[in-house]
Amino acid sequence: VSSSTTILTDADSNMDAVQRRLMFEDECILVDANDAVVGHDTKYNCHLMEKIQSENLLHRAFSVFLFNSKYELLLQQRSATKVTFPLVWTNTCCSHPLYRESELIEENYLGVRNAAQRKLLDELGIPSDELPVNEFIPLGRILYKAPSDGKWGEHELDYLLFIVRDVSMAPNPDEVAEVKYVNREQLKELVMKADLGEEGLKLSPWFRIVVDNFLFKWWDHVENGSLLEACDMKTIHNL
Ligand code: DMA
Ligand code: MN
Repeated sequence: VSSSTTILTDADSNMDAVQRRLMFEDECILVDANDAVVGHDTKYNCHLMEKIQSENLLHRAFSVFLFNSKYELLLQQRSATKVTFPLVWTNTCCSHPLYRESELIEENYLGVRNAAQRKLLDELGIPSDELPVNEFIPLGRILYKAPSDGKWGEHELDYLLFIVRDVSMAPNPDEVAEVKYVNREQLKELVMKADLGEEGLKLSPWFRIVVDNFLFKWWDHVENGSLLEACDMKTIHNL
């Protein structure tokens, strides 16, 4: 599969300039349902619902869950200028390993770990020396599809990476509107509020999938220092 032609529509002229640049500069990794690399395409094409449906485009992604030494989870609210899922609350950091040598390395999941380190600096301003790549613990992979608005959406094979670390931060306003650490009770409250639509609060679909299926049992492992026991990188959970 090679990258196909991209046709800019009038609607794209409203797109934030920073986000538009990333839509065309970022070359995502296309995979099949078993996570084998089958090609690459622009971030733009990979997130167009029409292309996802007609060409069954599936791309590789990662989601970082960072906990501090009090075992609180760092959440971010996406900026208003994000093309997909603006102003939605989600886990610490999400993005895509890119189609480049350093982020295609499959041994020890080094490619996605390198990408995670890159985006935690870019989105949250966390210095890379505070996040050694070997400290990201891959716990599992999920495959999901989720529409954002009519035009945009996700269809991803998402690596779930956990890390426990106190870090310094300087969130990038192009990416992030707000950040906060939550404990389990505070997260449960947030989920309840989102369910009731209170305060216009929304959670991202992928974060919600992880919350509903894995997060609270994995939180025990965070607290017990036994994250490696929770790791299952053989299964791809189709959710
Ligand atoms: C994409 O995140 C990845 C997942 C797991 C949804 P994103 O839209 O925040 O990507 P980026 O930060 O590259 O815009
Ligand atoms: Mn994506």
